[in-house]
Amino acid sequence: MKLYMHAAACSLSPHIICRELGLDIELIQVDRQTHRTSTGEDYLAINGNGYVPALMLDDGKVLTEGPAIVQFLADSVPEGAALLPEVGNIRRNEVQSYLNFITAELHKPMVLLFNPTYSSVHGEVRALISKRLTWLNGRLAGPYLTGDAFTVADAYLFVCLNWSPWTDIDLKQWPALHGFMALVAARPKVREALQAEDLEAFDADGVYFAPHAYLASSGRTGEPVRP
Ligand SMILES: N[C@@H](CCC(=O)N[C@@H](CS)C(=O)NCC(=O)O)C(=O)O
Repeated sequence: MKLYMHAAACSLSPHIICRELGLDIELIQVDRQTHRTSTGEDYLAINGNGYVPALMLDDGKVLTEGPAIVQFLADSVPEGAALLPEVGNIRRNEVQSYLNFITAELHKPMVLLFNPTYSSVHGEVRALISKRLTWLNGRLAGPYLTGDAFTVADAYLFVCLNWSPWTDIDLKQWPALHGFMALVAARPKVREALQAEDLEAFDADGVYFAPHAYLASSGRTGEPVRP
């Protein structure tokens, strides 16, 4: 299988799930500007929307949309039931409910904060995200979203909340969420994925991660802290 990705983007969520499940994937980088892939393909022919992630199966079929991809991956092997319970178990629907919440209420608004086109409404968007994070912080079952088990929704939440320092959101004001980030960042397979995407920690805490080019352009100096 091939996973089309950008370093530290939402494609990190299916990347983490592949590693948690021990699935063999080839990571293919997509250039945001040209939409060419690191293997020389036209990414728009793979996903006409131009965004990542896309998963190409060995038979050439392509699946897009992060929440659908992680469910497909978990359902593809028996061990996946640990990350996404089987049909008929209401815990599966709880995980799906969180996937939908993250994609609609956190991922998309956070993406707007990266886009200068929307800078006139960034204050309002940040206020909306804060409201959602306050709700989530109070609801987190702990240590993970739905309780003791790490699920596909936890990987997705980790990836979106990892953009907090990039978007001037201080997650430490929501201690349960900051604690969640530290817990997920310490998982061996998550660290493997962060290393494979060549990310560095924002600071010595080692809880939030970004590509070197981003950290350098935002004025950070000093020795890189690797995952
Ligand atoms: N609805 C899509 C959204 C994916 C998305 O927003 N991808 C971003 C990275 S996090 C991207 O590739 N942006 C570049 C672009 O839109 O060209 C999903 O959930 O998979």
